[in-house]
Amino acid sequence: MNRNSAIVVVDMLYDFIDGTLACLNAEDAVEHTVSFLKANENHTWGNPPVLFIRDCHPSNHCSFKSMGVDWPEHCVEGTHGAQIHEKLLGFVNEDLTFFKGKDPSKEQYSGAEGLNAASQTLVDVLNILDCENIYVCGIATEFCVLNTVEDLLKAGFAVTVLQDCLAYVSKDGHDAALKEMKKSGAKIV
Ligand code: VGL
Ligand code: ZN
Repeated sequence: MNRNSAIVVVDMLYDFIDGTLACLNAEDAVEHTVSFLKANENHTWGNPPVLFIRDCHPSNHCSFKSMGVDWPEHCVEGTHGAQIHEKLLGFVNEDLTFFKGKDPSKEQYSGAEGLNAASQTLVDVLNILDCENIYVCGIATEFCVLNTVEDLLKAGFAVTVLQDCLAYVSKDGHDAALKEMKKSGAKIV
C-alpha cells in the first residue's frame, strides 16, 4: 500500500451478513476486513481513504421476489439490514459512502453506479483523491464485488482483491468470480 492507495468495502451490511440474504463466510470476512483496515492505518503518509458501498433499496425494488424477481427483500432503506456492520463504523466517512439500488426500476450490482450525498461517483472521488491502487473487499463476491472490480479495472485502476475479506452466495460462484476478476487483470491476494 502507498499514498495512492484506497480501500473499497462493498456491501458489508447486516442483511448480507446475518439477515435475509446472509452470505457464506460473512462474519469471517468482516473480521478480516477490520484486521486489514487496522493494519493499514498510520502509514508515514497517513491513512488510506476507506470508501464504503451500500446497497440501499426502496421496498418495491425490482430485484425482490415480491416483484417476481431474484432476491428476498434486503437492504431496504432505513432498516437495520441496510446498515454497515458495527465493527466497521469507526472507518466510515459520509463523503466516502456510496449508495446504489435506490431506483426501484434498476438493479445496480456495481459500486461504480452508486452516488455519495454530494452525487459524486466512486470513480470521481477516487480520481479527486489521486488514488490508483484500489484494494477491494466485501459481499457478495459473485455479484457486487465482481461488478465493482470489473468497472474499476475498465476505468483504469490497479485492483487488488482481498480474498479472505469476501463473502458469497455460493462457493462455486465465488471461485468462478475470482477466476474472472483475475482474467480481467485484478490481483488476488
Ligand atoms: C447484492 C444481491 C442483491 C450484492 C446486492 O451486494 O452482491 N447481491 N443485491
Ligand atoms: Zn440488492
